[in-house]
Amino acid sequence: MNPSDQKRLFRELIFYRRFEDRTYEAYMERKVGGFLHLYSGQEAVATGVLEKARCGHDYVITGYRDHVHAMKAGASPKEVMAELYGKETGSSKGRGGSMHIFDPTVNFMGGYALVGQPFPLAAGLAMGAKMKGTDQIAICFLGDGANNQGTFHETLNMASLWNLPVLFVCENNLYAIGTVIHRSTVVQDQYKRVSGYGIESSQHDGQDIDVVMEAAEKAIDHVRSGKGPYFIEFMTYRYRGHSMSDSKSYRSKEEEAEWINRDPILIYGNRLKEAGILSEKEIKKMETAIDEEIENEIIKFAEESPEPKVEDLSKYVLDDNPDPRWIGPLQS
Ligand SMILES: Cc1ncc(C[n+]2csc(CCOP(=O)(O)OP(=O)(O)O)c2C)c(N)n1
Ligand SMILES: [Mg+2]
Repeated sequence: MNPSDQKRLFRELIFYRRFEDRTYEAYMERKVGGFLHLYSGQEAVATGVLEKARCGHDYVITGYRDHVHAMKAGASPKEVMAELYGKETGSSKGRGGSMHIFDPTVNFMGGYALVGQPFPLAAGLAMGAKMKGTDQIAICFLGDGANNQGTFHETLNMASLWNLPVLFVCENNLYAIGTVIHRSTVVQDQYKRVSGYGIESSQHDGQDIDVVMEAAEKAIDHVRSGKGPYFIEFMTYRYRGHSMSDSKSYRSKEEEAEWINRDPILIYGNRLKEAGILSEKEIKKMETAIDEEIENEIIKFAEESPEPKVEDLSKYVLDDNPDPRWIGPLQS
């Protein structure tokens, strides 16, 4: 990778961290409502994997911790923020919120609240691509906890049987809400669980974006070249609580500090500094420019955008000819 791409990538990591931090503030100011799951700490995974994908062409799908995946896949940060604000200009017209970012113009297929729901949808997208004879692949990002859902096992079986072009990316952050992985899961190395389905797999450090990109490139080549599904596991950590109402009382400060020591921005920033590609001064300048962009363009856009009209609330949510029982007052 050349130095200008390395700088761009480093800027993206900082941008995603700051975007999430600003979203947190907007939530505390009650400008963002509903559920909110932040991605801070895990940025190198989505950024690194999707750097190696053909965004806009390949399908990308994930769970509810979806802001960064959507933006790296090509969704506009302004529209993502407006969605979080519930505004008409949001990527889902303000009807979806944080867990339901969706942008079919770049093949970002959501954003799903139900744990494990994207697995079969990803297989379906891959099957569609295969039937149409395109060289698209489907990339499905999900957490460690999702692998205990039935959909995981059903999907892996069929995806392997039908040799579908789908890449499963497991973001193993060791927790499913407040449950540490060893209290819920017998085989904790997630990549080992897929061997029973004849799917190739591997496990990597998710905090070092160079490691992520190298592993992702190989996995994507495998899938795109027609060798069938691949399951790639990245070890990572979320810094904030599961969602906004989480005191993180289930884990220790020491554990958090250990992971923060291996922060993806820190690791990549130090590497670029040591290689003489970036100086501390340039990094500070970059951070200031990012904060200004987020404030003066992205937050401004979200704040100034109109709310959906009350009479339009069911627009885009139900079909054009909905059953009146779904939109009228509840019937007894
Ligand atoms: C079908 C279903 N069951 C339970 C929940 C409640 N729930 C929300 S997130 C979550 C944990 C998922 O953990 P993981 O897959 O590791 O993702 P992470 O939050 O760590 O990114 C659970 C059980 C849900 N949303 N959907
Ligand atoms: Mg998890």
